Amino acid sequence: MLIRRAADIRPSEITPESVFHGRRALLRAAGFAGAAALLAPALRADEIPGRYRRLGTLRSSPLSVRETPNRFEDITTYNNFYEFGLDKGDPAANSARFRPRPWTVTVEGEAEVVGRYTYEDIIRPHPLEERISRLRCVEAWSMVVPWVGFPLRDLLKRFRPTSKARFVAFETVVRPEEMPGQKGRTLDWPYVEGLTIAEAMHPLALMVVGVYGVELPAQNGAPLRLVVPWKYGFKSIKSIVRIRFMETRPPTTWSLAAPDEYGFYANVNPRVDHPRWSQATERRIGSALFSPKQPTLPFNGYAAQVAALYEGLDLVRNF
Ligand SMILES: Nc1nc2c(c(=O)[nH]1)N[C@H]1C(S)=C(S)[C@@H](COP(=O)(O)O)O[C@H]1N2
Ligand SMILES: [Mo]
Repeated sequence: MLIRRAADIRPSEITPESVFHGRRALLRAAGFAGAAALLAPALRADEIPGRYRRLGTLRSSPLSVRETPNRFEDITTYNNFYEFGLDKGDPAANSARFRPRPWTVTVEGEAEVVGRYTYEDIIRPHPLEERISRLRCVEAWSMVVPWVGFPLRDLLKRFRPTSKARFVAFETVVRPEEMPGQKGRTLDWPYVEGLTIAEAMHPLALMVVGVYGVELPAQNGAPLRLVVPWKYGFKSIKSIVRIRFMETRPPTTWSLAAPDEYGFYANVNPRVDHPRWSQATERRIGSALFSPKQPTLPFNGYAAQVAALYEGLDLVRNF
C-alpha cells in the first residue's frame, strides 16, 4: 500500500474549504454523538484523487450508521465486480476503458410510466444525501462506506407502479469491449438482481451515484448502483441499465449460479451459515492484520428497521 506524506499531496486533492465548513455546520447541527461518523470522511478527503468529480452539496442522512468509514482506497481497490474479473483488485485495474456516459436506463413492466431515460433524467429531481452504511459481503468481510445517493423509493414512485407490481428487477449493462470479465462465462450476463416491492420501497434501500462526495468510480458500479445494506453485498447490483416492475419473482444471478448457496432474500443472518463457511463473524477490511473477527449482526445491524418486512417468513428456508 502506498502511503504518501502531506508534501506529496497536490492542492487539487484537498477538500475545498467550503465543503469543510459545510461539514462543520452539519456537525454542530447533528450534536456530539454523530460527530465522529460525520467527521471521518472529511478528515480523509485528502486521499481522494482530483480526477473524481465532486457531487456538490449533500444532505447528511439521518439513516447513517455511527461507525468510522473505510478509507477511499479500501473502498475503491477491494471490490467484487465480476464483469471486470474475479480478483478483488481486478475491477480497479481493468475498468479504464469503461465509459459511464452517456448512460440510459430502461424502465418497464407493471407501471403507469415506462420508457427510456438518460442518467440525467433519472437523478435530476432527487436531492443527494451522504449516507454511511455497513456493507457485508457473503464472503464474510465487511466495510463501512459513505455512499452518495437518494432513496430508491423516491425514484420508483415516479413511475407509478401498478397494483400488480410485487417485485422489482434490476439489470447490469453488458459491454464486453469495456468489461473484460464479460468475455468469459464466469456468470450468465447480464448480472440480474431483484427485490420485493416492500423491500424496494424501504427507506434504507439506496440508489447510489457516488462515494466520499465524488462520482462513483467504475469499480464501484458507475454511474448508478443499488445499495441494500441489510442484505449480502451481491444484492447491491452495479451499473444498472434496466428496472422492471414484475408480478412474479425475478431470477437473480447468484441464486441461478448456485441455488443451494445463495437465495433470493440474502438477508444478512449470522445464524444461517453458507454451506462452505460460517456467517457468524466477519473481517472488517482495513482493520489491523491480527485483529479478531467481529460478530455479524442479524440484518447487518439494521434489524430494528427491517425485521418487520419478514414477519411470518421462515428466514432459514428463505435464506
Ligand atoms: N453487476 C454486478 N454487481 C455487483 C457484483 C458483481 O459482480 N456484478 N458484485 C456484488 C458483490 S458480491 C458485492 S460484495 C458488492 C461490492 O460492492 P463494492 O465493490 O462497491 O464494495 O457489489 C455487488 N454488485
Ligand atoms: Mo459480495
